[in-house]
Amino acid sequence: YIIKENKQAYQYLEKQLLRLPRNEDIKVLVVDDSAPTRHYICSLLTRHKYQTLQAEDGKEALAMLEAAPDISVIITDNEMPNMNGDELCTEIRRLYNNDEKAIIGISGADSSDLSTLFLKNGANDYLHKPFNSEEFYCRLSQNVDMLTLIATIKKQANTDYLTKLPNRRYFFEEARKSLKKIELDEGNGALAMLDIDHFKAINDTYGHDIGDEVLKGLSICFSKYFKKYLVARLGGEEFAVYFADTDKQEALKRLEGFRYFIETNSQEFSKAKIKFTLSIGFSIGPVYQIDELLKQADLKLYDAKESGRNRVVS
Ligand code: GH3
Ligand code: MG
Ligand code: MG
Ligand code: MG
Ligand code: MG
Repeated sequence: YIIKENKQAYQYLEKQLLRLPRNEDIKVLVVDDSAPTRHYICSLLTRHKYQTLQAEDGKEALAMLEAAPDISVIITDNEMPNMNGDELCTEIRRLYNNDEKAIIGISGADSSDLSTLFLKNGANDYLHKPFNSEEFYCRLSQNVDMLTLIATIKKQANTDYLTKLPNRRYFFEEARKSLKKIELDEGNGALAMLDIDHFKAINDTYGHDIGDEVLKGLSICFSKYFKKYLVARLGGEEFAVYFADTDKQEALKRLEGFRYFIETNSQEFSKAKIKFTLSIGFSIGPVYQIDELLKQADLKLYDAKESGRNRVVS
């Protein structure tokens, strides 16, 4: 039963990583003081199934961007009351990177400097009104493709290829940020390192592919069990959980629970019904350097191995 459920969960994770967004998933904000122009642009967008939002000036546009952080493209007119399109670009770029939002400037004014002004202030592209709808779609989809490509690369850079868990890089970055926050409140960050016992013997006995299957099965259960927490595959058969400002007994109870779950259910992770166990080392602050916390957890893990494996040592 666990094998079947894990297989489905794993396939889902794999798909998520490769998934290309459809136009239905893309939110485009159209900013123009002329209602007919807004409606025309929105009708072009809707025809290709993009989601649309409208704002009649820069101020309203900024409020909408704050309220809907998943808006990824902004199409803006230049001449508008209070704030012009190029000023809106500057403001958007002060708040959002160009790897998360694309801006396309639009204007009917007969000034050849306008495209330069837009681009200099952070727009990615420019369209002169009246424009051909083919050109509109081409420029829009090229910008969307670029954002998608960046998001995919970012996701892959943070994900472990085999298990689809967050990787070491992501884990360290996020834990470091969290520890910085916790330090201000004099809280306690905690970290556990988990290592499969005698994993080499599994590889030697059943082969590397079955070893991989065990790692994948364990990873799915691990991320489900510690859903509320930051988890990662650090490398090989080593995993980690980071607890932001937790109670020591609470964290140890969860870890002991997981250790026991693996001891009693690990045979369900592979077709070969392999039983295995985990050794776990735990460390808790007040330490605000992730490397130091990891070093202490690693020493405890070593103690767990030395004292007979299949246990949590704190
Ligand atoms: P201990 O109880 O002391 O931890 O013993 P162990 O055998 O688990 O530890 P050891 O460090 O000696 O061996 C870890 C093994 O993990 C060796 C390596 O081949 C295997 N391994 C590392 N990464 C992978 C992987 O991605 N897939 C597979 N199948 N094996 C891996
Ligand atoms: Mg205008
Ligand atoms: Mg091991
Ligand atoms: Mg070892
Ligand atoms: Mg190891």
